[in-house]
Amino acid sequence: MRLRRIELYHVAMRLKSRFETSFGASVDRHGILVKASFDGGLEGWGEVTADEGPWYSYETVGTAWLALTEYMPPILSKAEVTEPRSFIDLLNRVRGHNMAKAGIEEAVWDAYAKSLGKPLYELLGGVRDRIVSGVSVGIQDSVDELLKVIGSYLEAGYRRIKIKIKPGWDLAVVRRVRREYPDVPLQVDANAAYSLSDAATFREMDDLGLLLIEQPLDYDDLVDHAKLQRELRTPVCLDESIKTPADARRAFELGSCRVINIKPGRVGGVTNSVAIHDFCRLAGMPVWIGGMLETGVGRGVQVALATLPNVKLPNDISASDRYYEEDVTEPWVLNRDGTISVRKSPGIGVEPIEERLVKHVVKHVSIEL
Ligand code: OSB
Ligand code: MG
Repeated sequence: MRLRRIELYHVAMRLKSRFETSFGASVDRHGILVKASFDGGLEGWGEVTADEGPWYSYETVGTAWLALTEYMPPILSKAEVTEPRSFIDLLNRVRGHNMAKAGIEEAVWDAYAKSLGKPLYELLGGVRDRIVSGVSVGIQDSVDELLKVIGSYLEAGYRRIKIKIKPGWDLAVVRRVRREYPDVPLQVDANAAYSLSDAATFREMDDLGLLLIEQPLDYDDLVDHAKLQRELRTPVCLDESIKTPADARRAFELGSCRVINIKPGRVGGVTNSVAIHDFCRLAGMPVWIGGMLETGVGRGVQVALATLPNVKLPNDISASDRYYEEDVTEPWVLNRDGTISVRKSPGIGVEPIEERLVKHVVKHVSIEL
């Protein structure tokens, strides 16, 4: 397979409801959809999950656009892809910029799977054909509002609730939710809003029967997380701190966490996600697949990864209608048992529908390689 052209679509998708975390609130989800075209008409799609500003990570739509238009084309020029597993090695001449890399790497995996006529999850060695769907609930204006929102997601069938926390919206809020829903699988995500001096808050959360506490401390820290994890029975789960397979190994060796949230965008795509999954499997550390409010394209990659055997916890992979009035692909839907079914068609199983895509495109470029 010889790579001939990449096309970038900067999209802005209006979210059904404002999504607020400790680092800010989003009304529109920005991102870049990447289309890779090969000799013979073969095409694949991927998604860059960078947002408009450098709040979750340093990458933005702007930095990814620059990396993908200026620095990657010379590297990719007429690249011969025989096996997508080694494609990331080519891209790694660029340091960092994992979300930009993931966009093109996912597109290569999608095209490769299509060339074999196989669904991506099958190529990766997936062991299930439906994945457990959880929902990540943003910070709300009041606890009553939060309880109402959670109630409606449970009604819809979601099997696990994640509550975003920040200083001032934490212990009391989680206690209220726990009192209202004593048996619901529940976890919290701080998006790096605390420091070790807040350890007492987490010691108190230790009694609330949470599945895990996600990224409580600084976004690239491993050492303080290890200190906190030693004080808690509840597993610490790292998100922002794990950007590479090497980070996963370091976190395991230091005891920084007992669970890892794998986001394909954050770690540079499919191959690195599988590498982290495989390392954690050998280390005896469960993983789950996280999300960045992806469109149907990125969600196709998440679903495929969530079929891997060491994905032992519910995922931040919700149905299309949790995020958007209309997705850019055929929608991913929630089954009545709170799962999402894989698609058995080749590749990631979906692709943008032209009439839908054009409604959300802010900027488009086509680069001949
Ligand atoms: O920290 O997991 C996070 C969304 C944007 C940025 C960071 C995070 C999130 C989520 C949403 O929690 C998960 C989803 O896609 O449903
Ligand atoms: Mg997170």
